Amino acid sequence: MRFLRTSLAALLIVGSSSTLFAHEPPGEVFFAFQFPANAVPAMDGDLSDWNMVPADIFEVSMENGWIQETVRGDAGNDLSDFNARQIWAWNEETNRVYAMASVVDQYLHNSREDPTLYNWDDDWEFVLDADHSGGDMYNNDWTALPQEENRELFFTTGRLWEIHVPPIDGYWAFTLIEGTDWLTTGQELPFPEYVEIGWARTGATGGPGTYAYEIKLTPWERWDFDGPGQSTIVDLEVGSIIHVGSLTKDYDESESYEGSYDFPPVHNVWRNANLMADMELLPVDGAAFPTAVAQDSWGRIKTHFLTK
Ligand SMILES: [Ca+2]
Ligand SMILES: [Ca+2]
Ligand SMILES: [Ca+2]
Ligand SMILES: [Ca+2]
Repeated sequence: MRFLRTSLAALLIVGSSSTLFAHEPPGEVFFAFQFPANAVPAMDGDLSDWNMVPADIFEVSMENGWIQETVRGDAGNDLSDFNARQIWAWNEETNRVYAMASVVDQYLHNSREDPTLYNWDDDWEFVLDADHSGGDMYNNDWTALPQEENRELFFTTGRLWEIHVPPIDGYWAFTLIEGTDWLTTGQELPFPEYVEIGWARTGATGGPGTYAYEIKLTPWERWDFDGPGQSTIVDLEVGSIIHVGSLTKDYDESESYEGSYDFPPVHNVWRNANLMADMELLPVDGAAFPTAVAQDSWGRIKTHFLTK
């Protein structure tokens, strides 16, 4: 797999002037699948619209080692305690990034005392630095600044979404650092053109079950607290490298979380975009979508490397 990733990246980057900045793991490039415009996934919690994505190239999972527990410190990745896989994708016409995550958890914890706040429950966190600028999204020094100044800094160059489901008193969709902003009231997402989130859960709180998450993200160049008019959006293109990451805190039977399963496997990916994964945006696979306009030789490249 390492050979495949490296070779495919080298091939696809030929002729591009992309500059690779700091990222985790060093030297590793991941890939975002491109859905054709007529097949972008519905953000409804039903993950079947992702079945067409080749897992051997695009899946990031506990089982392939790209998601790992990073806080407990015992290198414990007991799949009977927590197991997860995710896929990242995009579409050029909609100019949006899509991601899904699928979780199996032996103890579903959804009982935080204050439902208007994030943390203290099972979650999934998606992080995107779409213009690959890197840098701090959260810095302790900023907390000393007046609010009107720190709002110009916290999570403006990269955004983190934290999802707690099922909703409690209607609260489930949060974004750091303040928990809510013009994109989310915590209970509703008023701008579905910019962000949509779908979810599903099987099982009941206190027992085993599964979570499914889907998110559609806008590739902000700079997100502004004052709203979309003050924010700017990146134009995603084939070959662009974006920064992505995810975290998920697994709360089971104790009051604090019992593990944070993170991609890339470094916990501060939530606050520092330099620690995110480099992910290259691939063209539509013409072989997989014969009715779509064949845009590139991606299918030929894939076949060549998968048959080696
Ligand atoms: Ca779906
Ligand atoms: Ca668990
Ligand atoms: Ca950025
Ligand atoms: Ca749990």
